[in-house]
Amino acid sequence: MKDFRLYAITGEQFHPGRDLIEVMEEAIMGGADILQLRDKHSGREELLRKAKDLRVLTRKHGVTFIVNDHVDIALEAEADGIHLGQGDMPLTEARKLVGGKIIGISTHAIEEALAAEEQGADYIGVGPVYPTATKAEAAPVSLSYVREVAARIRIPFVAIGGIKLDNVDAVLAAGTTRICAVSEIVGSSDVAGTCRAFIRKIEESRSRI
Ligand code: 3NM
Repeated sequence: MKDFRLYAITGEQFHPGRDLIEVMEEAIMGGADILQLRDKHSGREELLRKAKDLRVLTRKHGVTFIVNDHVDIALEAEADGIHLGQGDMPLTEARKLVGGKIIGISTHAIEEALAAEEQGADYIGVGPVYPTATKAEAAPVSLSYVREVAARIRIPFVAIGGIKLDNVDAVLAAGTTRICAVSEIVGSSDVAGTCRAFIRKIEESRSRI
């Protein structure tokens, strides 16, 4: 898959009254280079409409587009890939359905990361690094898990969970070169500016490697 630096995930609860596409376009303008539609509330029809709208937007800007959970929506909206949690469809089954599309897997322990790599995931999520209300049910994994993945995993990985501009330096120092955030990006009063600030920090950290 095309490499990425800043992964922005939708979270409409964080921008009440603001249009989804407008907010995500601002994220792209600020440098987000991969977008994920994550929506646990909408029905199928609404989800498909959002996916198709985000596909138009991301195609216009040459940005990778991923759909969370719903393989059928990802296929119908011509997304670049899907993102699956540990409790979702097994990777090997998803691979049969999506062929060469990107498959991302959330991981919370090194055994899960190694298994995802072994089974052919294109990238993994590593988190939640910090406690987060966005996925309150998930226990934080801490920076030591990021360090372990950086040392042992060869496929691309992205750190996620409670990452803010004021704690991202520590996450980058733990060895990730990619950052994913929901609330800090889409809940910002300056979405593009927040993304630019993330990108600056990611680039600074990459230049030290
Ligand atoms: N997945 P925020 S943490 C969607 O660890 C998601 O797999 C996680 O939201 C994981 O940036 C998370 O607002 C929530 O903390 C990230």
